[in-house]
Amino acid sequence: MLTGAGVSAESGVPTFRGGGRTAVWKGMPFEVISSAGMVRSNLPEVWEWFDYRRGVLSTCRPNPAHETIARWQDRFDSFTLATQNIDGLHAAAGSREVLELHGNAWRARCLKCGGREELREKPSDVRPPVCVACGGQMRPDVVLFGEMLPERVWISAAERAARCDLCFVVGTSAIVYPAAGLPYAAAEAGAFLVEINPEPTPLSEACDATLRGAAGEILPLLDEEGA
Ligand code: BV8
Ligand code: ZN
Repeated sequence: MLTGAGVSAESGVPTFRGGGRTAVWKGMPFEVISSAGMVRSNLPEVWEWFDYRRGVLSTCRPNPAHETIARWQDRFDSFTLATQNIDGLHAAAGSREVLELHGNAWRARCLKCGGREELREKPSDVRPPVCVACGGQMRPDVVLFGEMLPERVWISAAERAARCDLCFVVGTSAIVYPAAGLPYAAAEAGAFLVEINPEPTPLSEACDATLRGAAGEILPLLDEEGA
């Protein structure tokens, strides 16, 4: 299963490309503020943006889509969840070993030594935060535009896509690569491809089934069907 921002929409997490409009922060499209270049040119601004987003996330709880997905990990002989989301809501719903392709907004990473720290346990008054191990500056531990995905996470996701026989793609606009390539890899390996999304996406035509609607409504319905 590959998920995107749409799976958290019903929890109150804003999507990035909702209603055909791209999210903007202080006049900057999020592909500019959430970019590798911005970490180099204005790290404090990047922190302000992520502090704001974590403030929104702190009020959000998992919805029936996250809960159904968490149940499915024990329902199949083998089940892999890869998400583009950085909100931690899959884990909060009980999903284990989530492949977080784009990192996690609740973690910081040291620019100097690569050490990671939980932001929930770190004072929020120092920006950028200072690494406890080496004193270096820290950045949000998320994958920004123009950055590579975490290697081991990506390799696991690509390997599992290549030997998957049923692939659900839920709540993603399927335009951000390389994550958007995973369903095509699964299809190439012979997987049955199911998309759950209220809107069509560039992936829709390649799907064997498209279920048009909200993830928080459709996933629990599928759960009942198969019960
Ligand atoms: C890389 C974390 C190599 C940070 C994010 C031109 C062509 C092809 C590729 C590129 C190109 N130019 C640049 C690229 C590469 C670029 C890319 O793909 N760009 C796209 C936009 C063209 N990719 C990268 O840069 C990646 N790295 O390629 O590395 C490299 C390295 C160095 C130099 C060169 C190359 C890294 C990408 C990671 C970006 N990080 N997030 C942050 O959050 O600030 S991206 C961001 O988009 C999100 O975080 C999310 O992870 C990702 C995908 O978004 P979606 O989850 O799909 O969300 P979206 O809002 O788009 O859609 C929501 C969907 O939900 C909609 O379809 C909607 O209908 C649906 N929905 C709504 N409500 C519901 C619902 N569905 C179900 N139920 C509902 N209730
Ligand atoms: Zn450090």
